[in-house]
Amino acid sequence: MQERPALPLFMGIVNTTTDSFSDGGRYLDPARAVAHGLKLVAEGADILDIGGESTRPGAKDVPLTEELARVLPVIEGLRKATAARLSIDTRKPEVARAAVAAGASIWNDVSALQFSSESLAVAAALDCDIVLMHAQGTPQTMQKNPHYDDVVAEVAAFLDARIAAAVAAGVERSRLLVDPGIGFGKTLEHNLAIIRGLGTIVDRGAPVLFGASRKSFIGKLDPGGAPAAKRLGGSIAAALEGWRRGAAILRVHDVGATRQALAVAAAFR
Ligand code: HH2
Repeated sequence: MQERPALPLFMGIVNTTTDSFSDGGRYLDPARAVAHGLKLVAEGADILDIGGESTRPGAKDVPLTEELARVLPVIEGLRKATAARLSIDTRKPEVARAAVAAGASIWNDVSALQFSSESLAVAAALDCDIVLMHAQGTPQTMQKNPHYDDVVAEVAAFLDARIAAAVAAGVERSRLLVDPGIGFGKTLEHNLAIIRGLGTIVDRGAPVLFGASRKSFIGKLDPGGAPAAKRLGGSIAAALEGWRRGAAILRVHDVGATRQALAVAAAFR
């Protein structure tokens, strides 16, 4: 039998927020969040991404103590219950530090270490991998009027600059991953251009994390304008395309269905 292409890693999303765009409020209780994470592991998640601050457009800032109270019990609970890698989705270095102490080994930062003046130094001191994601603006402002002359080139240049800044601050280059930030300060056309041009992002030389699951561009393309919870088909289509164009890790809500689609697609190659 011919060898099939290796599947990417699957990062399952565990939101402990009140207001995430597709599942806000569902897993605010730590026991429910842990149970949800374990379900995603059973479906094949290699990594669980735990977030306590929604970054959807217009989301409110979450105070540090509140964010810590949301994510730490979940990380501690999951650390005891699974060998899967744990990732902390936060812009705050204090949250990243506490999460790594509790067992996380990836800091997924949608601000690419720009949110706090401490971020770069904390990243260099922590024993974890770091995801540098592109966003234009902040969650409060990013969808107001996103503008680029050449979105792929600008996102690539931004990621190069953030890789350079992290390395200059003392982060080992081999610990860095990059993410073009689908939906973060981008119109439908910007998102499509990035997905079509994902090869340019892969060329930055760091593994690419790709997160399109349930995002609003899928609702815009859906003939019926599907709401977030009804975007599985489009999310799988986007995941397949991200993988085909070189993504190393797919950040998804629906691990089992996405993994099945990729396993079947891999057999066709
Ligand atoms: N997307 C979201 C949050 N974190 N991190 C990375 N690296 N890449 C992404 O595309 C990404 C991310 C938004 O999705 P979600 O977690 O479902 O919603 P919310 O931000 O409302 O919690």
